Amino acid sequence: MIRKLCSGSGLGLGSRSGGVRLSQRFLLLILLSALITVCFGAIFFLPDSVRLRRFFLLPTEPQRTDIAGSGLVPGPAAGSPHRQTEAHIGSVRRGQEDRFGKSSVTEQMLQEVTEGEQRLISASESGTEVNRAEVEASNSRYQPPLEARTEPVDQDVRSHREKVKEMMKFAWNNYKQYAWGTNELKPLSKNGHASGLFGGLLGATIVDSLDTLFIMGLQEEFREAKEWVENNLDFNVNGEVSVFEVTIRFVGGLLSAYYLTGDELFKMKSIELGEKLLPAFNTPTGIPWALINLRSGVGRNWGWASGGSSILAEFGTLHLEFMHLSEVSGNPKFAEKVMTIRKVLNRLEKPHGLYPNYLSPVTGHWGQHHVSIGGLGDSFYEYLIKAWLMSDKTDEEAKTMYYEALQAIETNLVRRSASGLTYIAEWRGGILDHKMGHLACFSGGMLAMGADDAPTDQSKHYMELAAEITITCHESYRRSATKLGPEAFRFDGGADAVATRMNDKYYILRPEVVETYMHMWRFTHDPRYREWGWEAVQALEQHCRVDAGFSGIRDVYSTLPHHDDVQQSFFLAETLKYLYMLFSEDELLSPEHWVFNTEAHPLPVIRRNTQEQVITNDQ
Ligand code: DMJ
Repeated sequence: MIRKLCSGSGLGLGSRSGGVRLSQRFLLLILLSALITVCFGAIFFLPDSVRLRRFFLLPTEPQRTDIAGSGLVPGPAAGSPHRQTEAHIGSVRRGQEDRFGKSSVTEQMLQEVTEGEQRLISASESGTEVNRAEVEASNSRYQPPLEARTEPVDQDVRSHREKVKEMMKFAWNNYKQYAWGTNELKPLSKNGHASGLFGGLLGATIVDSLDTLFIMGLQEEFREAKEWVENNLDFNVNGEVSVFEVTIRFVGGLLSAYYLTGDELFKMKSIELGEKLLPAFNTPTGIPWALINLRSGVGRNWGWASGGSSILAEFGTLHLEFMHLSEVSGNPKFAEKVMTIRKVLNRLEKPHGLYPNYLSPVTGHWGQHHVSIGGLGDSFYEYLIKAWLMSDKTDEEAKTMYYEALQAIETNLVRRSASGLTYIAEWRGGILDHKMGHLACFSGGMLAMGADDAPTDQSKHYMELAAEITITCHESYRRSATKLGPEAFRFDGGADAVATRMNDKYYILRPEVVETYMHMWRFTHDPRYREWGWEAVQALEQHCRVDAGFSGIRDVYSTLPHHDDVQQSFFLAETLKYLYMLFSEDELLSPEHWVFNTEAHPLPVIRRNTQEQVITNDQ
């Protein structure tokens, strides 16, 4: 533009120069030089001069701005290519701040961002194409915020956190010594435990523990785990796996490890496994089978499930992981699968607004009308509110479904015991079963998490309900001899938050109660939640710690040792991670930036403009 303007004036001057006097010529010359000065001034001295300089002096080669997979926010597609580069650079920084919080951007991380940016600028200025891989590699070296590893200020809290870390080391070392490469440790038999959930898949404890090790700063242990994943984690197995369990533990564990470390190995592995799970969705409705043979791709449902149904808590708990699989792979097919599930559920008529736990993947009709916020239903509700949060509060459909479901649950299932304890009963075709499972205790944390965005005037109410549920779950622990809670506790026949049947009395190192303590602590800073968490640590130490690891117990009402001889992988993935977080500063994996999958694997919030990118790919 400037050249055109200047040369245009020059031509005009030349054509008329013969007919003008010397003084006029002189005047024109002065005018011309003034114009040139203004032109150059515009280029070099105006505030936006860098952009202008690029615009005029650089070739307009298109640049790829998305950095999907690095977990950072891609730059906007609109505008000139160089504007995209600018936007990208800005978004690298914003993404970095978004992921870890402004205050947590350390000098070292900033240095790394700057190196990445610098490379983009030089590539742009030299007119060469940006080496995307190189930039990604630079971006992916980000570490979680160092604040996450700073010691809590309070001495007691610090020592509690240290204790939890020591428990993790103990659980890990024993697994390593006696059960390395198998799914779980049998801490009394001192060998490996083969769970039926994973078919021939191996290493559940290793994959489930990756992020906990990393977060706790157990670097050597993390390195061993990573090495095993690299050399031994094999998905080409001829065995039937639970689609749900493999998704939440393996896919979730790998995705978290990727997002925390930026290590491509974990990303590739998660995508590879995601691909292997896809045949499970080949049903007439798109509601996946519960089980899939990873080699043959043949799926089926559990024999015990009503009318060949799939289970709500299983097919309804894939959303977060599959959305992230699309995010890291850039391939929308994973997201499409879970959006189909959403569509089917949305279309269905719900009895009293409730979601039964059984749904046929063939007919698309509900099976038995059993409704529960505990086993078989639990994490479906959890994933609705988390889908809303993980989508940067854009998934309005999930939000609506969550609050509508919650309202139906409150009306039909939430009750108060004679002594005033609030509980969430189960519903069998309209008849209430006045029991609450340990699994249902996650709901205290879920209610707190969803309170902020609740429809009109409900926020305070949901926080109160969350606190009441937490008290009830704590009571189920407090009323036992071991101070650990039973698998299910009742509120009928004179029972009040205690198990009355022998096969409800066991505790298998489950996390839900301490998970809720952790969330409640973070939302309220009421010290009792840390106190209750510490009670749980002491009880675990006293009743579950054995020579070679931690074991579940068969009767929480008896202090005589009766161990079940299994160190569940979720003890390392969830129970110990949530306890560690309970005694950490709030900055560690803050809810503003991270959402936990149902196995406590942190996944980052997908920022709005990143989602646009995925939608673009979809079209
Ligand atoms: C975990 O695998 C997950 O939390 C799941 O949602 C429910 N069961 C266990 C822990 O109890």
